[in-house]
Amino acid sequence: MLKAKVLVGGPCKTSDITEYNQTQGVRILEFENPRMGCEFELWDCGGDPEFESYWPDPLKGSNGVVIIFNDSILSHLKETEMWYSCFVQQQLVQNALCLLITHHKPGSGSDKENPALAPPLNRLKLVHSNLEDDPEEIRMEFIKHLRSIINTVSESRDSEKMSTSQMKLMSISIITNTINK
Ligand SMILES: Nc1nc2c(ncn2[C@@H]2O[C@H](COP(=O)(O)OP(=O)(O)OP(=O)(O)O)[C@@H](O)[C@H]2O)c(=O)[nH]1
Ligand SMILES: [Mg+2]
Repeated sequence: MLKAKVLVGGPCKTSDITEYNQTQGVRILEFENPRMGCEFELWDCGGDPEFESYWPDPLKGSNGVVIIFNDSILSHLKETEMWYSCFVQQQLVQNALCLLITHHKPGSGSDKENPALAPPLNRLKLVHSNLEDDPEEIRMEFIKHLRSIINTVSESRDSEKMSTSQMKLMSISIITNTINK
């Protein structure tokens, strides 16, 4: 079965709700999607800067990224650039495999204007989440994102297999040539 590791990050207290339940360090959520034939590991990284020292190892080997922020909190726009740099650029994750979610506090209405992010973040896929009013849209977008991650994992596995079989063929032909000399 295919496996994918997805990093989830972003500034702390994104939801801006009163029952704030802080993620301590890194929380790993594992689940299977039999339809996609894949196992996922979501690595939810706590946004408090005190956890930054935990990051170097957990960030390695990820196949995709989700960055969640709240565009009504002004500092989040700048902080999101830092998350993008650490989780995407430094880990050499393709931009297409990073999803930005701008979270809306329950009851804050459905203002879907896009936040003023600096390039290259303004070219990334961005979706609005409003869990109380419209959970379906974010569910669909999240599944779409998991699908593109797993397609990339599957393609790179296929090309690895291809190059291994090409190597085997080359070795066989070298051996045969040597024997025939
Ligand atoms: N009911 C409801 N709960 C939410 C919503 N968004 C977040 N929560 C809950 O609120 C808690 C805190 O989440 P956030 O405020 O997003 O915290 P965070 O950004 O993950 O902050 P760190 O864990 O410190 O990185 C979590 O336990 C969520 O389950 C929402 O829209 N509705
Ligand atoms: Mg959290």
